[in-house]
Amino acid sequence: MKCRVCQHEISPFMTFGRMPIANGFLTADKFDGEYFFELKPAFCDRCFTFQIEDQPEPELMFHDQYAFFSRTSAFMQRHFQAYGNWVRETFLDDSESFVVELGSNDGIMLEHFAGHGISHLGVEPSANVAEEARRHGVNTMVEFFGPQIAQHIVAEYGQADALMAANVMCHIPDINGIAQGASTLLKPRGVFIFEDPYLGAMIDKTTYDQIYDEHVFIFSALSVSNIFAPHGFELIDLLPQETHGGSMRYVLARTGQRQVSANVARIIAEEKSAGLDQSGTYDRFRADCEASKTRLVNLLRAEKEAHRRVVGYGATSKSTTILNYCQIGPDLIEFISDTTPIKQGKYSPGMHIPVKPYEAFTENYPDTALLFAWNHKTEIMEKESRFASSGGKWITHIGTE
Ligand code: DWN
Ligand code: ZN
Repeated sequence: MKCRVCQHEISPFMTFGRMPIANGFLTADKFDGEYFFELKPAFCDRCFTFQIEDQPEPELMFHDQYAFFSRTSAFMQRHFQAYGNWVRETFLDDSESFVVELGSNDGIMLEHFAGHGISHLGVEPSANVAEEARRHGVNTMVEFFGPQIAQHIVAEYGQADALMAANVMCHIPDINGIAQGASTLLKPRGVFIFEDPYLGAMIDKTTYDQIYDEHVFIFSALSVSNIFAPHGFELIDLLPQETHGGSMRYVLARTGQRQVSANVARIIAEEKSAGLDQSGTYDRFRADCEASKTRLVNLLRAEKEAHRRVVGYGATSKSTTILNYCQIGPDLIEFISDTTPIKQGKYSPGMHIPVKPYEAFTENYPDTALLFAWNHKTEIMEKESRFASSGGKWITHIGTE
């Protein structure tokens, strides 16, 4: 295969096996025609970009029945309010500013610009979540962003002061098209700010469930810097985030236009000492994934032998990788509870574990809950203190021993 960024010849360093669409929760009558592909991560030793080889067509993943709504987490609502306020206070000088967000989902961030009367536009390919954004007063266009859409936006609204994204850039295979679009869209001193799950955190904790169809890339500062340099952008700041189990916020500007924070050189040096630019690191990661799989399957088998009921908590996209890679089905996990109505009453992709409403968990506590939404741990532990105090046990897939 060719690297999606620099066209260098690369090959996958492992396979997670046959995978369905991560957010493809389905009814039993759809089991027969379920779509599968092989999930194989690869690392480019020229531009240092971590990526997956095959990715399903975007229309199979993002459509008018897209199952993930950002508003499902109270913590994330606060996070996006703070993100929006920070962009406004740091980079927007006046009330004439114009901001654009890629993959604006249900408007969770842009509503904080709309609320301040700032001219804004969300570009969101999934019609159902875009509709929800409009209900929150957020101006939204149902499109996949790219160079042509950037031209349309400039013709209609003028150039933007800030282009933002959160948990979106890692979903877009044509990243060079996005960089080109950003160059068209932004004013000379405009900034491109995005955050995504961070490669350093994933390697460190073996949280391989960040890898699934939608996540075509897992970025590092090293890769982001290499991806954007040919398009005339440089990193001017890097801000680590706690969200999604360890994310990074990347701030880019046209080369030479803005002052570069000391964070950039410091974090790039840390990445080099963690070996994020070395192929050997990914061979070790593969061994860690295998150890993590053995650990989890043994843990669940032991629960079953002890006749203990196990349920999953949070039907995350990430859980699709865990369940299919480890081949864990309804024999080991009774059901998965989730607060998202569109997932309830359906089955998990591939392994077909029933997804039930939240109340199925609270009304009949299991002995053990496997926390698939581990990235929301703080919020969930606060809410579920009664489960642990009544003897319930929490487990996660994280750990290799
Ligand atoms: O990158 C992506 C991130 C931002 O969101 C997308 N590709 C898709 C999605 O990934 P995910 O599904 O792994 O995201 P979350 O935020 O880990 O999903 C949490 C799930 O758990 C949701 O379905 C809602 C549910 N939930 C719950 O049932 N009770 C969440 C919380 C906080 C709860 O208390
Ligand atoms: Zn490359």
